[in-house]
Amino acid sequence: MIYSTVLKAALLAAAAQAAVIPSSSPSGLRVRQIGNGQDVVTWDKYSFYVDGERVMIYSGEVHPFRNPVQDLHLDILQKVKALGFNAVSVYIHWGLVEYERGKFNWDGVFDLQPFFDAAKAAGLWVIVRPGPYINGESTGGGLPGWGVRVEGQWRNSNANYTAAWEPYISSVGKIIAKNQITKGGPVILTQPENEYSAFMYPDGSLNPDEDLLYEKQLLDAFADAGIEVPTFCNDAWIGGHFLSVDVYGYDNYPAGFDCLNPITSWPDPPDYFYSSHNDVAPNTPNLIAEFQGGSFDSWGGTTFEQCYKDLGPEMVRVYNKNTYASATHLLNIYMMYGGTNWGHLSHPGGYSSYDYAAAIAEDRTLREKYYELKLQANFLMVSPAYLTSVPVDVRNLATNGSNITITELWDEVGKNQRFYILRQTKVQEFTNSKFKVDVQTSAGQITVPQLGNAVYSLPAQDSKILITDYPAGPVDILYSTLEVLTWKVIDGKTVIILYGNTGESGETAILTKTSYKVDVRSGKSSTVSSKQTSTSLTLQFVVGEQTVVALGDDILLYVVDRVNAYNFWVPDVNLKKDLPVIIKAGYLLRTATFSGNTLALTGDTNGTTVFEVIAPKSVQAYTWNGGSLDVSLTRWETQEGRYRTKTPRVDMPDLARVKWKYINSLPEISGNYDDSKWVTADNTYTPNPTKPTTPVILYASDYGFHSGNILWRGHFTASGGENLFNLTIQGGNAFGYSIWDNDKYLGSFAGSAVPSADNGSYVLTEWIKGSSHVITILQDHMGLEQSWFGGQENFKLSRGLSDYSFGGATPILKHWKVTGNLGGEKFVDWARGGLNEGGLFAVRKGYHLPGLDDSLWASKSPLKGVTGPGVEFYRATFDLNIPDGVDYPMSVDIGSSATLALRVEIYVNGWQFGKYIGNIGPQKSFPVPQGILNYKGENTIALSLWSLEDNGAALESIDLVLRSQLEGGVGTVKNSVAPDFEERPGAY
Ligand code: IPT
Repeated sequence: MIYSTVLKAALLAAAAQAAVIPSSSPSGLRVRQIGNGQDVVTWDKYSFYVDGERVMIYSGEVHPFRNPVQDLHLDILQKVKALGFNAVSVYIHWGLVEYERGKFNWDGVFDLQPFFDAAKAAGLWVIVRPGPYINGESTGGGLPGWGVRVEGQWRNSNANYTAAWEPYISSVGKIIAKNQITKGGPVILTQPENEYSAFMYPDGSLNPDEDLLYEKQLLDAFADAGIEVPTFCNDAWIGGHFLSVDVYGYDNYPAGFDCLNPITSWPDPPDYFYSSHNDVAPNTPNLIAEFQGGSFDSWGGTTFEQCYKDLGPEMVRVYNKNTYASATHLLNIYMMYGGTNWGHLSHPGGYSSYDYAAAIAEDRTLREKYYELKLQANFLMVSPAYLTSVPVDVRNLATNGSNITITELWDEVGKNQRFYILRQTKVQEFTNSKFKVDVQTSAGQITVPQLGNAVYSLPAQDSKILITDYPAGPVDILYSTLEVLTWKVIDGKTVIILYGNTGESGETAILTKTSYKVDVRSGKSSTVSSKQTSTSLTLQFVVGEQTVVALGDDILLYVVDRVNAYNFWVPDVNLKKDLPVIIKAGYLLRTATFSGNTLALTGDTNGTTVFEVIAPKSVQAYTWNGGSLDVSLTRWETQEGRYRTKTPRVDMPDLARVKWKYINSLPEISGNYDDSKWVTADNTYTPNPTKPTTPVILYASDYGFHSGNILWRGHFTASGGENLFNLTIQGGNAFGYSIWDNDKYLGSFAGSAVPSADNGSYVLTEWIKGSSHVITILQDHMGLEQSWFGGQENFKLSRGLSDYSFGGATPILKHWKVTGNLGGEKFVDWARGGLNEGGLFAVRKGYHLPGLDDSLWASKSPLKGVTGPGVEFYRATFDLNIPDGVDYPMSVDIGSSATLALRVEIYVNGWQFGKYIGNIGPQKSFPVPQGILNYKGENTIALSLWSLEDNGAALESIDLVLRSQLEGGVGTVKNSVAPDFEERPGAY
């Protein structure tokens, strides 16, 4: 909610001051550019080339750091590949891998190599976006916590900042460099920085100038690290920033971020992108580095299920097709798979889930949007003329429904083909428009559909691509109002798969001199009509489930409705395009491998799945996930089989009934608590641009604490008569805090979605002259802010106290103490990373880790909960025994009354996998992947329950939920290796 408002405001402000687009564009047409000494990835004004082949790059954004199970990368990447996409794009989070300045953590779950290897194994190229700044709704926007102590502006050429980022770019750059395509790896492109589009002066006012020196420093550093593949930028709008990269690119989120008002909040799709791109970068391909694939959501937000109502398959139909109308030849969908903000990865405007309402859900299941994307990507991948086509005309057509906008693309190089992209002119139209449309063809202008009384039909929130003079191998399609899913020439026969909406009529004309018998082999023949002339055959269909028409031995035409179209898969057999096969399968087809005469297929199913395999005769046997697949010949000479999914029942533990143990996790408020081992907060200077009024600096990051819960303890000697404690404290959106005077509870600020700071006043009693008092404050740290503007220091916004005072009298300050996670930047748990832990007693001690002997702890369930204000820590163990060969994603679901101020951090086998705030929400279901959950043996779940209620707080429910049951899966998923509990020396 709040984050999108901020972003919108930032965008508007920036757009108002947008840098003037340079009138002179970069000189010279860079045809088949040989850049930076390599000639593997090149480009001209239309598209990229890889190894000399002109390619559409269709990519999905995936963040490796949001998935700490290395074996699951392949699952996601195979799913991206199965879409017909050929690339993934990744961010890398600097703050996570250089938690302590100068010390890089590229080990275990932070190792990038398994991701690169998985991409290669899946057959995908990788686009790497390492920052230094990434945004991405991540803590600090990728900037490291220690960075708040580095004086001056960030994201420009400030020398302090340069010294901070150079080691990181050098370190990550070398990892990227060795994975480049020029070295046999999958990396084809890199992006320095992120949306380097709007800039600030130190005082926070807008600076109209970008920092060209910084851009040069970054490009030099990339090159110094050995990066030779082309660089590109992602301007936040087409504003002509960062033009010194090899290929200019921009971002676009056309549907906006208004999940509350699905579809009715959509703006009309823009039609100026191609010309704007051309004004800025006429000699490079039209590249959209981030294109809306869903939405973020924030504390107190709507939930991602609600966002999906806004940003589902309709959005892909309307807006993605509109980017094709702009001749977009590199398109990256942000996000394709969002993943999880485990271990305090989120910025304050987000919660644990980064599902993003993406095509692949957080629990790795596929949404309908996925299948819609697959239809479109497959079409583009078999339509090479699209890559040299540009919009030549945009016109409006008045129909008997609403107005239609038609963009005509013309293949400037082949000079034959046209693509017409049709959409409702007003996206808010809710009528199904019926009309006839004029198209240009090699046979002259034709008004289609031609036969009978048929009309073209364009429902609301749909968009269609009409083709003319389209070669499907040897078959010349004169035009088609049905959309092409794919085509292949298989054993000399051209198979063409066309699709439309159920019940509408579609027309496809083929240029041919042969007089074919229109032989309807499947579906009702009454739904097919045709007209043959001496030069063409025009076929008209009423779209049903599946109609198959044979035209002699030359052509096999499938006409299917959208839902059936979803089931078609076009795998790269043996990761090559050498063996043309098209396969109708169910939920997911992952891979196809041909050896001997057997085509081995792998994938996932739910329910009974009908297979249809269209393959060369050389394929004589089929296997599905290693088992044989019985097939029989169809009347149109393809192979058909049926597969009944086996999803064994499994015993799920009942978390409401397991044996829970607990301890108090707030010993700090007991009379004789000794905090001598804590860090003394005695700095009197902060490099932070926001200077506090406190006698010593009480900013957590100044002492190395950047995540989870933070505890402050102020030791005072009363002057006598102190009756009020006032403070200004900041923690980020949705934060809260509780405060005690010795063991006396003073109160809590329960927080709500928006406030990131609070001014509080608490009544003090019994401050007798000379008496000792400790003010203990437990506060939530919601993550570091992002710094979206270049030069901005927003991420330095403090977590802690910027002001405090006493009423009645002023006591003598002895000292302040602070703690967050044990060790701060010199954190203990190298395997799970510096951000995973917070500052609660039980977590400092490592009690969230598996293997602790908690037999001496008392028994109590989190459903009983805490009796007053305070924090308790709960542990339980349970077993899982999930068989191989299935994918059973799970989540920990918790519930409590929506008015109850209760904060819970969930640890599964030591990994922080959820942060729940009862009174703010919205997240109640926390997906935990296999590999974090041990699917074959013991698991430890630990919860911190922080009650900000006078009368205590408890969970109403806690369940381990089986979210879906699929047969198949990616194969062996090893548990992420991380240490068990060990006594922590010096832990307090
Ligand atoms: C764009 C960012 O580049 C990306 O990191 C992410 O934050 C995304 O937004 C929203 O999820 S910024 C653009 C929306 C102004």
